[in-house]
Amino acid sequence: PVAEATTQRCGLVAIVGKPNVGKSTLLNALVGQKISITSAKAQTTRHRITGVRTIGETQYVFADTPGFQTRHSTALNRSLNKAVTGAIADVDLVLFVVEAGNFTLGDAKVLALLKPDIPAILVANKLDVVHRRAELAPRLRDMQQRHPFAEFVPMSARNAKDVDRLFGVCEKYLPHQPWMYGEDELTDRSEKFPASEMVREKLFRLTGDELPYTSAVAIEKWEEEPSPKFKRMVRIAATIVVERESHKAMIIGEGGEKLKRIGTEARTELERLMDAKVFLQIFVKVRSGWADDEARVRSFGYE
Ligand code: GDP
Ligand code: K
Ligand code: MG
Repeated sequence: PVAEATTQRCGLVAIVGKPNVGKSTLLNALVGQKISITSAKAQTTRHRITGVRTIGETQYVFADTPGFQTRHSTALNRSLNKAVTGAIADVDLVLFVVEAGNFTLGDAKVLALLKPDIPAILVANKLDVVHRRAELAPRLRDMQQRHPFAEFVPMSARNAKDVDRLFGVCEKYLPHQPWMYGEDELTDRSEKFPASEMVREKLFRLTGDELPYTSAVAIEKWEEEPSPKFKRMVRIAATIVVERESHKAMIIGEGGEKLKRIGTEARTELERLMDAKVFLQIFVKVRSGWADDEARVRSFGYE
């Protein structure tokens, strides 16, 4: 049979850039739901996360990526970087995100990974905190010299109008082909994934800079139970794994206060996301050296 011509468009759009430029915030804004966790700390995003949005005939499949790590070569960092290079290799379009007011060597290093034959849009994010816009132009020229960007979009991921405009900019780069996901599907991840991610987000947000990024969250138990009172009821047990006893103490906090708060905030947000009653138990375990142990890194779901 002859392939039918389709009016549908569908394409993969990778969101890349150095840590903390706002990639995950942008993905969530584009999808219209919190798919990817965010915080002011580097290494918040540890997986390639897919977010889907269908508008009219066009389906945008966005891949959020970890920020490219250039400092230490641990098993965890190698896995994070593989997620970035893998995401860039096979897409229709790249959104290369930088902070509008602040280009650095870190941006240049990620820039060097871009393939010349895949169109890339330079997204200058956090425009809301740029005070001297005149200083933008020379920096942008420098970026343009380093890579032939197809377009340049100054914006703020916190501004809904800017986010809407970005769809129009991206659309023409997506090929005519049938959709890969249903019209209302938002992600390819199971519900268990946001559960562990939500705990990690609260952990990152509620602990100070003293807590190193080498902490991970595993879901040990996930039981859905029938309930006469709630539409859905789920019991979840999660374990936070850290490298040292001192880190464990930091997470638990005085009289268990910190851990309690992490649990309450994660549970509240999960209940909203899952539209269910959630019972969340969190344990903290010490496993020294996990971030440099290939097998253990894999066991937390990092490829
Ligand atoms: P990622 O590491 O690139 O994924 O960055 P995140 O999405 O986790 O964001 C890092 C920090 O920047 C968070 O505190 C966000 O709230 C903040 N952020 C993201 N986008 C914007 C923006 O457009 N304007 C401002 N002012 N802050 C932003
Ligand atoms: K971050
Ligand atoms: Mg992120």
